[in-house]
Amino acid sequence: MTHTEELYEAVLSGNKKAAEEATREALEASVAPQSLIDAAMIPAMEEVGRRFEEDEYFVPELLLSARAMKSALELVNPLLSESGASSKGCIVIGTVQGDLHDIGKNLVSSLLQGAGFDVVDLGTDVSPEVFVAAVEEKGANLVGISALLTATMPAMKSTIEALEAAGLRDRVKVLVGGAPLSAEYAEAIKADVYADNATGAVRAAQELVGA
Ligand code: B1M
Repeated sequence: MTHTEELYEAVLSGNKKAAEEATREALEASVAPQSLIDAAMIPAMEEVGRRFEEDEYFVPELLLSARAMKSALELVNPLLSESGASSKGCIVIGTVQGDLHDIGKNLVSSLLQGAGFDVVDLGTDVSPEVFVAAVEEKGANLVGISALLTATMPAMKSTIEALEAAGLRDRVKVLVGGAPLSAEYAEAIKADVYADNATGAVRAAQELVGA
């Protein structure tokens, strides 16, 4: 098995130690960090999601796989965000209220940092008020909102409305993403742009600030 295949299996089976080991060995063998994410971690989490839908996996398995992926990502993240680029702007990013999924959002944060943005990551379950306060405090010019549940997508709209109500909407561009979203939904809630993956998010952010 290649290191990439070992990492895929480790994330799928929720084996944190094996995931860390496979990641370390892959990096030592000069496997590109981004390819570990694209060819092992994301496909493994997709398979985890499929098994969950088919009632082959349950919440404990989701948690174990998420923990294994997070540990592997922690080893890869510093390499993704290594960059000497000067700041392209400040982005306040978070997962919407009611939603605890943060693996994709963390990936987006790391790549944005790597691309030279100042990233203020508010974590998960972030209320509209907390987004507004952070934009005001940090003087951000971008807001990134992530949602993984259809049930929490409406909280994206509430967040954008709260930015409007606080008189900040003209000052910030809003980037949204997350598996259940679509470009149509983003347009309907008056976001500026939708990205369906982390590299797309960086491209979109760069376009929004004219970089
Ligand atoms: Co949950 N979960 N989960 N989960 N989970 C999903 C999302 C689900 C699709 C699984 C399924 O049924 N197939 C389903 C949602 C169904 C729906 O609403 N349509 C689901 C469910 C139902 C739930 C619970 C309700 C389960 C329960 O308790 N009964 C519960 C909800 C808890 C809550 O949030 N309130 C729950 C809980 C959890 C765990 C805590 C166990 C864990 C999360 C751990 C964590 O994140 N720290 C978890 C996990 C791991 C998943 C799956 C398996 C994997 C998600 C993931 O990390 N993917 C997921 C199934 C799936 O997606 N296949 C599932 C890997 C990640 C790299 O991809 O997050 O899509 P993703 O991010 C991508 C893009 O979407 C995009 O870029 C990223 C990189 O390419 N992107 C952005 C994301 N954010 C972006 C922001 C941007 C731009 C792009 O700009 C700002």
